[in-house]
Amino acid sequence: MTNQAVLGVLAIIGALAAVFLVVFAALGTYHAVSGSGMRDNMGEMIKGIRGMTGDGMGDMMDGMNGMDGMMGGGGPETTGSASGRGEVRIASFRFQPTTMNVTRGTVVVWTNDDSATHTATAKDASFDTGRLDQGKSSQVTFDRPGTFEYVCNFHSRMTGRVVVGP
Ligand SMILES: [Cu+2]
Repeated sequence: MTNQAVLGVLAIIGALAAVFLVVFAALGTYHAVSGSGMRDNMGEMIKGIRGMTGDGMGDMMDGMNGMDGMMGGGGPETTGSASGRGEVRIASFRFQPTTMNVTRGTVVVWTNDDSATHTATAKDASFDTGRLDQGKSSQVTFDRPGTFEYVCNFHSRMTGRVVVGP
């Protein structure tokens, strides 16, 4: 190679390097400017994913409730009454009786006959049996008059109520 050729090659390399520098600088500026935009987009995307997940969960819960239906949930509501001591059996994903009328001071015992774990949890948080595995019982004393709606923490369609007389 002649010296001139070498100089020529160096000049081309120099020019390319200059072009790279300009492009890099431009990219750097672009990223700096678009950084917040990117974050917003990410935020939107995450919101979108959350929305999708929410819907997905909703669908899943519907599916679960459908399963409850197959397993006997959503059957006819039943009513019972007791004084002193009353018993609610949990069977086939239902509280039986669904409505329990009791006199003040009555102890209500929930017993889970299902293989699935259930709870009887007051919607107003006034009582909670906690987790009831198969065969387990838990009792609550009702001293206060009123209607106490409750639900199973694991199966939102499982609902019942205790009505305490005056
Ligand atoms: Cu349950």
